Amino acid sequence: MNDSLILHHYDTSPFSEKIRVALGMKSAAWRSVKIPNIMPKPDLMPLTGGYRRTPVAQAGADVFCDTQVILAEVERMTPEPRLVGGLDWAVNLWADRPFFMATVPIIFGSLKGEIDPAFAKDREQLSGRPFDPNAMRAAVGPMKQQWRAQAAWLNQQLAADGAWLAGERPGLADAAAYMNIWFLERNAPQIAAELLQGLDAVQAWKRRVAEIGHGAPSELDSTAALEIARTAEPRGTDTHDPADPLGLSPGAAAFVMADDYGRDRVLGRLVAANPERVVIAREDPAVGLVHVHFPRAGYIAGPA
Ligand SMILES: N[C@@H](CCC(=O)N[C@@H](CS)C(=O)NCC(=O)O)C(=O)O
Repeated sequence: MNDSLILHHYDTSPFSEKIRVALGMKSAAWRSVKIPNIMPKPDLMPLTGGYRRTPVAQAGADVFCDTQVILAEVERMTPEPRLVGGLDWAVNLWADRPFFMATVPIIFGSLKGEIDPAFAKDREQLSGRPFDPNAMRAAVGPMKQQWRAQAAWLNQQLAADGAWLAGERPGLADAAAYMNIWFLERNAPQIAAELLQGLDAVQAWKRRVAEIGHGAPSELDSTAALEIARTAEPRGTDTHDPADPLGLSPGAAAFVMADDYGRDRVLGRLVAANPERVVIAREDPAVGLVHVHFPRAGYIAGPA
């Protein structure tokens, strides 16, 4: 139990739902730390060194930023049942980017009433663009077309080939695609119903995914999570690939940042870079030495 994964998340976060569902597929026990949905996040920053997106996962003094590397870690910690095969990582990136980028404007463009100004200001800082309700309203129509086209891909596969998107068991592709349907349904149920009309295989599948549940979470206080990091040593088991195009050796000063939004630079010393992840070491008085893991696809790393 003490080495179970700690997930820093909040209930309404779709990327967190992807991880919660993946943990459900593993029937995993995990620890749940609730974090704010806007900055400041004072008990998260000591762990990540500035990465602010949701969710973040933690195992002792190892910190995992972005669902891509969190999922790789979930698969490593609990290998059975296997969730990842074939082109699942590519499907995951599609669900995170084009499918998610169609979902978000539909939701925010169709919300009735005032959006909390603090939330709007935070999302401006996150995206680097004005949070413009008029522009979002104008995007709803075109984005609905994009959304339904992509949902129909899921329907085609499910109608042709069975219960799950990739193989005979639920896996990463299901969790990744589902997050967008879950997010739209929670926030714009009428639009979700309209856009899923006639996509019967998706309708049945999303109920099957929901039934999987979230595994066995237990609540953990954010200060207890910091203490767990402080009293643990980073595991240091990730291998460095000398052929990595980053071209830095372990020990070199490095930065890592997302290439889309939430582009805060995290600084540290390179521990390992390989096709799956880049790991940097950093220190903070609240947690001591931690290793912070990021995916490669969708992230930029370089010399600091
Ligand atoms: N590529 C990231 C995207 C994560 C993301 O966009 N998360 C949203 C919430 S679901 C976020 O960070 N929102 C701002 C916040 O929570 O502060 C991942 O896969 O983890």
